[in-house]
Amino acid sequence: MHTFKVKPLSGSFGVEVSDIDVSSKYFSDEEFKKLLFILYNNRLIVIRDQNLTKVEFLDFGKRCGNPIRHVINQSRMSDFPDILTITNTDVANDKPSNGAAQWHTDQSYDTEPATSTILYSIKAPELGGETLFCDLMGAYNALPEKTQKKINSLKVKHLWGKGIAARPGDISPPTLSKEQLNNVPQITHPLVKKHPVTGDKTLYSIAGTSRGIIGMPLDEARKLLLSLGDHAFQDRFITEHKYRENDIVLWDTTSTMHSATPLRELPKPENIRILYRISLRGIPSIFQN
Ligand SMILES: O=C(O)CCC(=O)C(=O)O
Ligand SMILES: [Fe+2]
Repeated sequence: MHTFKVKPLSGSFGVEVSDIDVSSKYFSDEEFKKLLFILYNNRLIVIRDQNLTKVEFLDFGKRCGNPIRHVINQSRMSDFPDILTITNTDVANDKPSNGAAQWHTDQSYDTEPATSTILYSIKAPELGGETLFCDLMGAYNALPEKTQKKINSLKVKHLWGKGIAARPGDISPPTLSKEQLNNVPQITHPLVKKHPVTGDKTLYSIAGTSRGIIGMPLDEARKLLLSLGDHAFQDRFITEHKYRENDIVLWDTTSTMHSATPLRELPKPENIRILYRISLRGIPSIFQN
């Protein structure tokens, strides 16, 4: 079997995988499975120099899970409704776009959130535009056993919007109308989740949309979530990715959190950033049967 090259990213976790073409019809199921275990063991993968059509990007996405189709909005591609386009300008309103500039877990406000997310870099800015990633599995493993035991069976309430344990510097996500909010009711997720394929334990979505902990006074819940955040969002669990064109960035959504870098003003033309995005739920079909 073809062997990929794997080397650590320059941050605290994640790897760059090279000698691989994810669009190739010769990219066998066996190799794909190998790539997935590299992902599960490292939580974040960067694959450089991929030349993919939208169809090839979507085909790769579908191997990773079931694409989450977002509501129709200006980011959703009309010809490929499972792909969103992420940019750093809100062209219609002539202002910088800061949609994801807060620590979050994709769809943590949903009963069936993303299990992996993929960004494909179409235009990389000369300056800025990095994505920050936090390794929640590494952070869980580094907790004292006593703390792990205390939190292992807690359930956290989640609701769209700014949660009670937002991190300093987070920009609040856009507010929703009453009607939209009716479609995202408050739900719960375990504070410590088991990875859907490996069963390994990880902290889950400790900041982002968290609104409280079942059976715990709000103040105590906020304190606990903030202290877990102080632990997890240390540099030793963080990797910052600076994009090049044609990068594929694939992350395990259950065991990580991420944040875009905020922008204060409209980017100069050389700093415009365009990424195609697919988020997936469920486990890859290769593990089903
Ligand atoms: O724009 C970024 O850097 C992050 C985007 C993001 O949060 C996502 O694609 O889920
Ligand atoms: Fe995100």
